[in-house]
Amino acid sequence: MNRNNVLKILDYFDLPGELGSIAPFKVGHINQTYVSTRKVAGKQKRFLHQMVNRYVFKDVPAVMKNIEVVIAHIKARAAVPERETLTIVPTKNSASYLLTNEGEYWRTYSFIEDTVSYEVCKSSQDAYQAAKVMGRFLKYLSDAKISDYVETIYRFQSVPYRFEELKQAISDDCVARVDEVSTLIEFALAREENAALIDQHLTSGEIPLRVTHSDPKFNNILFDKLPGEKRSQAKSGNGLAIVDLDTVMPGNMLYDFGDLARSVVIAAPEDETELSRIKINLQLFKELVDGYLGEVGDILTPKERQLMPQATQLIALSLGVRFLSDYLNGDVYFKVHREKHNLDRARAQFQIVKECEESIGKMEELVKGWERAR
Ligand code: ADP
Ligand code: GN1
Ligand code: MG
Repeated sequence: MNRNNVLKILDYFDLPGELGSIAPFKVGHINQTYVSTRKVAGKQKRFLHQMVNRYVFKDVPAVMKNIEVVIAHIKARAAVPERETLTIVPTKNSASYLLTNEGEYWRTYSFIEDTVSYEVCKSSQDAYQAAKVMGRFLKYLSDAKISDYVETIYRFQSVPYRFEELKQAISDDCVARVDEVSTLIEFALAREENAALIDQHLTSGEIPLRVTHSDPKFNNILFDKLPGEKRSQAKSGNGLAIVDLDTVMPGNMLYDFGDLARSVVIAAPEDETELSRIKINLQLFKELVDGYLGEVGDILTPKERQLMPQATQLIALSLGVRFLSDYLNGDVYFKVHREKHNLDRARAQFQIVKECEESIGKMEELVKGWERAR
């Protein structure tokens, strides 16, 4: 999409002040994002403009409805509503999104200023704060009505379903990549019997269905930016908000914990190719347990608390399976930035699985430690 086309889109939104600059914002695997600056009452303000991925989200109006509902819910409970969650800038017709003649959906959010987000977690404090932000978000949602939210991606959190998708991709083999990745396929399929762990407890009622974020990886968490902050000093402010609300829907809280944990505990990029650098940092896992349970420890059932370490392993497995399936399907779902990118991502997730398999006892001890100390 060229600059002029994006400028035309911006015209439909009820934006204050005068446009300064506009540029692509290259974070995230799904949507196409641009950031603009505007001069409002003599001050620079930023806005985020996103073209929502129609391949991934088949019903964008339902996604936007979920987002409107969740934002209203959080704002009614937050101490600082304009900083603790997203704020939608409506169109000039007062809608939360624009549908273009080409069938594309666009939306605009205010940029939450004086914040930072990171791809990799480098400090105990950041891990603790990230888990606290996520826990607080889920605590706010603990009185949400499930029926107010739509499941916008079919069986999004279901690990057995991700295996079904993988098997379909293997049988289609539409870009003839199955032979090349047979070792990874074997790795995944050898672990399929564990895939139903969360789903079976949902069915039995031991794990309740709740309204969840479903994508709380580390880079979707914003931290307060300290004045003069230098990242090299690993010094961040408090965790502030969780963004990327596209996948807020009925789900389970173990998925959210597992997704945050798998993205934090290795302190390495999601597409790390040097597998020996992917090691579980148990101190970071402890910070996550403390930060998360400090907020939602009393809301979770004993089964949910008990399964937090296994959920970390399972969500890494599930995401590895998704990256692998996408590689087999010809890289149609996640944005890729180099050849075999999805394959590198799948290998990295499977390495996390191996690491969890070795450390699961210690991870469980850390959760038990929290239980004993409460
Ligand atoms: P995608 O769905 O493609 O992942 P996101 O909505 O997550 O896109 O946006 C990409 C990144 O931009 C996020 O990971 C976050 O770091 C940052 N971000 C998103 N929304 C805001 C916002 N309102 N204010 C500041 N930063 C934001
Ligand atoms: C995608 O949008 P983004 O990059 O935050 C994906 C998540 C994955 C994540 C892996 C809608 O999230 O499910 O866990 O990539 N989002 C969707 O990095 O599929
Ligand atoms: Mg994101």
